[in-house]
Amino acid sequence: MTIEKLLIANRGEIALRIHRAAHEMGIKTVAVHSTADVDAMHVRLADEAVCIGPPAAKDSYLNIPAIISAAEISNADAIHPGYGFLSENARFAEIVEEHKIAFVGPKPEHIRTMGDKVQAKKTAGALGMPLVPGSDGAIDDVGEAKRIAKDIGYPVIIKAASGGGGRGMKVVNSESELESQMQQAGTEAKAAFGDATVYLEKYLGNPRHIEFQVFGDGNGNAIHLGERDCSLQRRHQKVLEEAPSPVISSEERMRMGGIVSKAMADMGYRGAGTIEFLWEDGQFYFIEMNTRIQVEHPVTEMITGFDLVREQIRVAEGKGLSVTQDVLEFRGHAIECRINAEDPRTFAPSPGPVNYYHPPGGMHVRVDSGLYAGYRVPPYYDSMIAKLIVYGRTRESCMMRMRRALEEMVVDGIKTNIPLHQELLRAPDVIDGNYSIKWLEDWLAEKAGG
Ligand code: MV4
Repeated sequence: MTIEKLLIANRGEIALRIHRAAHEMGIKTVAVHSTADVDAMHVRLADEAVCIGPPAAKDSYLNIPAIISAAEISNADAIHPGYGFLSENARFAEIVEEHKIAFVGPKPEHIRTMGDKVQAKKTAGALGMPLVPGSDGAIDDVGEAKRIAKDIGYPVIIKAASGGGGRGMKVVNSESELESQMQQAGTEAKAAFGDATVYLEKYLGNPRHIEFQVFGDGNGNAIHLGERDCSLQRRHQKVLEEAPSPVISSEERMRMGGIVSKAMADMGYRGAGTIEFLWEDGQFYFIEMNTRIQVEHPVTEMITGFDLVREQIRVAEGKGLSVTQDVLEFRGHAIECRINAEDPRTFAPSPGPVNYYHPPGGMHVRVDSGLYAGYRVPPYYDSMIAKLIVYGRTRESCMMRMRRALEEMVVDGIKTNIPLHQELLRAPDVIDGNYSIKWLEDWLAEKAGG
C-alpha cells in the first residue's frame, strides 16, 4: 500500500521529526494535539490539525477513541505513535489495524511480548542473545529464589515483569533480605502495574548501558545499525548519548550486530527496535527490548546516514528494507545532548515563555526541536525541549563541535540544562569515555556535596 496521509499521535520534537520525514516522502500529515499544544510548531506545519482533548495526557495523547476518531474524520491511512504515550501499547496497535489504518510500528504481538519483561527475556534467550544470569522466568516461591540467588551469588536484583525503565526494582545484598524484598517488590509491582509478577537476576554493580538499533521488514529480513552508549543517565532519564560506544570495537559491533539482526529476522520483527544491554567486563547482557523509535535515534542516523523514521514509514507501507547490511557503514562519531527546560542544578522543571531563541548551526550540527521565540513551554509534559546532535570524524572533534554548538545556543526566558551539558563536556571522565550507569549521579552528588 501507499500512505497518503499520516496521523502523528504525539507532540514535541518527535512529532516534528515525523512530520518532516512524511513531507519529504510526499505524505500529508495530520497533527492531533491537546488544548495546551495549539501553538506547537508541528501543529502549525501539519496539513491538518485536530484538537483531541484537554492538557492532561490521559485525556488527549492517551485518548484512543479521540485519536481513532481524528484519523477517521481526516481520512488518515496510517498512524505514527512516536515514543512514549501509546507507542508501546499493543492494544492500541491492534485497534488501529482493526480500523484498517496502518500502524507505523511493530506487530502488536511483538509489542506485547517485549512489554512483558519475563517473556522478553525468554524470547531473547531462545533467539540466542546473552542474558543476565537469574531465574528462568517469573518467580514466586521464596525457597526457589533463595536457591537461585545462592547459586548465582549475591547481590541479586528483583524486577517487575510489567516494569521496565527502572521502575519496581529491588537490590538484595544477602539471603536474610530476600524474602521481605521479594514480597515488597511484588506488592509494589501490583500497585504500580496491576501485576505482581517478579523475576530475579544477578545484580551487575557497575555496568554501561549499551543498546543496539535494529530494523526488520516483518517478513524475515532484518538489519542492525550499530550501538549507542546511553550510560549517562539521572533517575533513569538519559542526559547525553553517543554512537559508537567508546568501549566497543568494530569486531564486537559486527559480532553483536549479527546476533541481534539474526534474532529480529527469526522472529519476523517489523519496524524499528532497540535491544538494551548492560555491558560489564567486556560482556553483553540483554535486559529489555524497546519496540519504538527512541529519543536518541539521531546519533545512529548521523553515523550511518540512514533515515530511521523514513524507513519506519516505508516498512509500514509493506515495502522491504531500503538497504542491506553490507552497504551500511559506521563512520565517525555523534553525540546528542538532551536540552531540558529545567534548573541545571536542582532539576526543577522550568516551563514558561521563550523570549528569545537562537539555535546553533554550522557543519554537522542538527537541532531537533519545535522551539521558537514567543513559544510557551507548557507545564504538563516532559521537560525535553530540544535535542542537539552533532557529528565529527572522530570522538574528539565531535566533542569540540558540541562545545562550540552549546556556546552558540541561546534559550531565553526559561532555565535550561545547557550549563550542565557544558560542564559535562569538560569532565575528564566524559572526555575519556570512562563512565558507567552510576557515573552521572555520583558526579552530581560530588558537585553538590563539596
Ligand atoms: C539492572 C542493573 C543491574 N543489574 N539489572 C534499570 C532500568 C532497566 N532498564 C534496567 N535497569 C537496571 N537493571 C541488573 N541485573 C542496573 C540497572 C540500572 C540502570 C540500567 C541502565 C541505565 C541506568 C541504570 C541506572 C540504575 C540501574
